[in-house]
Amino acid sequence: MSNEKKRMTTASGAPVGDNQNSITAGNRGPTLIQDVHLLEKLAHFNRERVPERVVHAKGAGAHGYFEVTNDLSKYTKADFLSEVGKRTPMFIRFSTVAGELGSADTVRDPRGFAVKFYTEEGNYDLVGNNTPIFFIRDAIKFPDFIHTQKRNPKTHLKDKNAVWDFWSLSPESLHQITYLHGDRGIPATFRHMNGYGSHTFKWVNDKGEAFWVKYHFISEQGVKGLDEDVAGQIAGDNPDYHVEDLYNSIDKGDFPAWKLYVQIMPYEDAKTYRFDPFDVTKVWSQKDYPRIEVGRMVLDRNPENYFAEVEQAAFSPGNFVPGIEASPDKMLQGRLFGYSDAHRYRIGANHQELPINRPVNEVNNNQFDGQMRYSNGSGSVNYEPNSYDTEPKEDPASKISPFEVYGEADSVSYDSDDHYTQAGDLYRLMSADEKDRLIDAFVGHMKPVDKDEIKLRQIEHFYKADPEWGERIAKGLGLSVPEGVK
Ligand code: HDE
Repeated sequence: MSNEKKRMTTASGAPVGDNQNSITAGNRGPTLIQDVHLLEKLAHFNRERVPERVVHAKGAGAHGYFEVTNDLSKYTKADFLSEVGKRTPMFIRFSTVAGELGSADTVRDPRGFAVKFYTEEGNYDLVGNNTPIFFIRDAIKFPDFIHTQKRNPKTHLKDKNAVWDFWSLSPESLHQITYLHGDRGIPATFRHMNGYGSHTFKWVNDKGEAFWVKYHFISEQGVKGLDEDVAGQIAGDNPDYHVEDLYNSIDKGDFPAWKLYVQIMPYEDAKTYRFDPFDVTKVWSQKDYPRIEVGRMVLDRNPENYFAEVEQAAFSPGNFVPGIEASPDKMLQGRLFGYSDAHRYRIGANHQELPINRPVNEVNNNQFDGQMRYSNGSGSVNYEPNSYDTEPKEDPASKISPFEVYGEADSVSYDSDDHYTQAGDLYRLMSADEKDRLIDAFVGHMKPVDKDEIKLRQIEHFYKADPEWGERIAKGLGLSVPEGVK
């Protein structure tokens, strides 16, 4: 192995003679425009940043593998789940939601839990969070919701009034905000939290029979949270606490792992289940549909380069594989557009050619050109039908499973408006200590809201979920439960 150092070059490969001094006219003369190495170096420096993700900007990623431990082929024909022992390489990105790229890790916020399985039938992306539910249940409200989580357009400060105004006017958020203000709201590390697909998805077996599923990644490290004051301290001392913990844990061979389970609902049950099973603000009772083991995910390799592998990772809930399909969940449906559109804006039309996003199987289609196109197909026929009998040809066996639709096209809201039963159940499941911490967290976060009208509206939601809960929050805020509510 020659111990000669690699020659430095320009981006076009020309060797660089001097990387310390600009070329000037004489020792006190102006810098010469012919110093193309200087020009290129400064110009590239100005273009190092791509737009950060509009949500989930701060995160960390790791490579690993998924191994099947239970044969569920009677429910899905998905190749990567087809036999016990089968291993599929995967990449995961954990993230916070509301903060910018440089924000602190240990904040009260859901965590992204985005998994890309590099299967032999294309990438399957399961882009979930560390909570099984979400704040809203129609994609059309997402930009509004996120605007309240980000900075006030006038003050450029986080705005508790906006946060609680939106939540108190969106009662469907009660279940998720209870989860968020509970002990799982600030994970101790990315390793000590579960992951969920959140939505209902559809599995289809090789006979074309369909089933509804919900995914649960259960941490083998256990689930641990941080107390709010400890978390605040850490946020000041080390804003990258979770990123550092994940990197160091894998670096020293302490590989974090999760067991993947699914709940499976027979296709016909969806029509009669006691609430809309596609409503992502609700969980399915595990008494009705117990968790069934699928496999195990192990993270055993750190990224070689953060920008190339983590910043440029592009996940989409629309990246399905045969045997796994969408459900009519309105949030999921909106996400099927949102993600790839975000990637085309953020990292370009050909982002799936980047190594971190490229499938392991061959890509064959007539998509051509576009910025940063790397492999531009071959041959002169890039259309079909054509009379040259060219490849690639579609594969009818990979069509989605047909399903009936009914009713009129309209802007339709979900039928069930019970936002209180599951939130109240979650509250009543908590121990006395957990309830105390929950009440403290809610009171602490609501206190700065300057409109009593907002606080009283939110107290009404707590009260409807559980009268004791509503009374305790009202007392903590120095208010009373509105008369008409009791
Ligand atoms: Fe996201 N979400 N989201 N989201 N989301 C993005 O994709 C969006 C939702 C989630 O590590 C964006 O590349 C819409 C639910 C994760 O790269 C964007 C809606 C859940 C990540 C986007 C939702 C998630 C994102 C931001 C409402 C859990 C990080 C830039 C319909 C089930 C993925 C980007 C990564 C990122 C859109 C709601 C999880 C803007 C339209 C619900 C884990 O495309």
